[in-house]
Amino acid sequence: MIDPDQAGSSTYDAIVIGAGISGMYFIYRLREMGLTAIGFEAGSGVGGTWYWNRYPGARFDSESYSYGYSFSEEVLNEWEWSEHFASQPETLRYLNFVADKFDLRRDIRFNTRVSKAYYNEMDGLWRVETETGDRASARFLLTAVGILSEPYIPDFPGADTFEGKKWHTSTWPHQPVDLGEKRVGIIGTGATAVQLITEVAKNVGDLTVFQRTPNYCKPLRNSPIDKATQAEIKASYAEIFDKCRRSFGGFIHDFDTRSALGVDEEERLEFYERLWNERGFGFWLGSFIDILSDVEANQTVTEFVRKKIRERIDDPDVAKLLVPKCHPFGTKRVPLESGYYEAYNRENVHLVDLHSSPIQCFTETGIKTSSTEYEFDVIIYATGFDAVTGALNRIDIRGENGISLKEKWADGPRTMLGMQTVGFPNMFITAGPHNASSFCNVPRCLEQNVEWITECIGYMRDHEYTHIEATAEAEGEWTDHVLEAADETLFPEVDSWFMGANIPGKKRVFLNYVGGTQNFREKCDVIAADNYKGFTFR
Ligand code: NA7
Repeated sequence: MIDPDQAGSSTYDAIVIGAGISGMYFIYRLREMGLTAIGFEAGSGVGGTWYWNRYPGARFDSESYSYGYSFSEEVLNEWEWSEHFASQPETLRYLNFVADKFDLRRDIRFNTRVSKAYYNEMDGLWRVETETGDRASARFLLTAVGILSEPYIPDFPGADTFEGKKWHTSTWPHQPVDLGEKRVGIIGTGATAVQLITEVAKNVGDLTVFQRTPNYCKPLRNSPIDKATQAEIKASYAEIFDKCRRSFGGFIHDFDTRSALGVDEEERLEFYERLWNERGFGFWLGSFIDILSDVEANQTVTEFVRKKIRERIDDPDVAKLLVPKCHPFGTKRVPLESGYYEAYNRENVHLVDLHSSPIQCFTETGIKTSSTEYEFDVIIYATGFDAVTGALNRIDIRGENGISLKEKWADGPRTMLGMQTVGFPNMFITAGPHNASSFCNVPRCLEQNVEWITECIGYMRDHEYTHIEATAEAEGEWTDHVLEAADETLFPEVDSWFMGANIPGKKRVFLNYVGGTQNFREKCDVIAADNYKGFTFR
């Protein structure tokens, strides 16, 4: 390991990019190991996703008690979640509580966005530069930049001419925003918009939603956690996390091993009805095992949800627009909602179908579609993210011989376990492509990522290795495995951020890992136990 005194004050064992859930945990683990680390964070505080996404209605879709860090008994004992699905302000308070508890901020530089990271073969160190002119070097480059952290704003003609206010949901202003008397336009109807629209509709002058593709939304069924339940949760954290560890998606829900077609209709509908009435994602990730892989099995659940949606909307024409027709249930991220459909029953909420009348341009006063001109005080982009690879590509990352990560991945990512890529020695990626964390109750997988990576660094220290790199063969095998696992499902048939298909010009290829988080963990463990088979050390 590098002696910082010998190599200069800005040289560390590790540089961590990002101070969200994985970045914070990296800082904690590296410090515990006696290593030096510096974190660079673009925001002015910790929290990552929960720091940036301050829009009204932002909250967990994971059960709160399955979402927090599991590594510290003290944190588990001291923190109390107030609701089954905590809101963004509460989650940000939680992450600040963890940062305070372990005094993490002293190793993080805030308001500091990394612009460049390049590997120097001469000394085997990574050098990092920030937009604010900081420089640092380290043996290990640990990226913790998030899955959904690079906002996507479509290039609408005339956007700059609009004289009102406009922003993306992930850069919601830090000061309170009063929309009570305002005419507001929201573009997008993904998981973010579903939460936002429900809240904004309650207190807005007039709201117009521009929808391209409707989604299948499932009721969240949130409620406060009462005292008795709180005590039960605290007493059963070990079981909760064990359940998550053994499940497909890192949730407390897991698939039923029966086929949807293996039971009669009455039993199937009863099962769907029960899951529908339960909290959270059980209806999606606790359903029959084949709803995401077999078209016929999927049709049974798709029809069930369509009926549920229709029932809640007063105007049949609006209902027609809000019921998805073109993709099977569950093949895009399922938004969880708390009154979303009823928002459209309000007189001051209007839905515009962009398929029949696409947006032509922004004007000084609003938005012009092919059929109508709308006037707004505020326009909100709920248009999603350049997911999984976007935040990495924003940084000019260069490995051996100056090879650029963005260029290497132009035809789709190639990785080993989603945590390393050939040509970029000593660089580890959390929440990257091909990593279980991209289709997971995220912190469950991020903890696994951080623990696996730091244990690998510990292994290198014990063996006096200074250089680790995945082999081309292992990278090829893992990449093939990721794509084969996706091909066994219906996901690749649908355009979504899972496929990179939401970004014009982005290679359409599956970015996540849907082989199951429990399988991912097992594969990582087997590789580590086999002296990190698939990696070379020097
Ligand atoms: P999503 O799920 O990518 O949704 C983005 C929404 O924006 C979606 O409805 C898009 O319609 C719409 N969109 C994107 N570009 C355009 C243009 N050019 N015109 C009109 N509408 C557009 O992002 P979210 O932020 O909601 O959710 C991301 C993740 O965050 C989510 O999966 C959770 O994990 C949390 P489209 O469907 O592409 O037709």
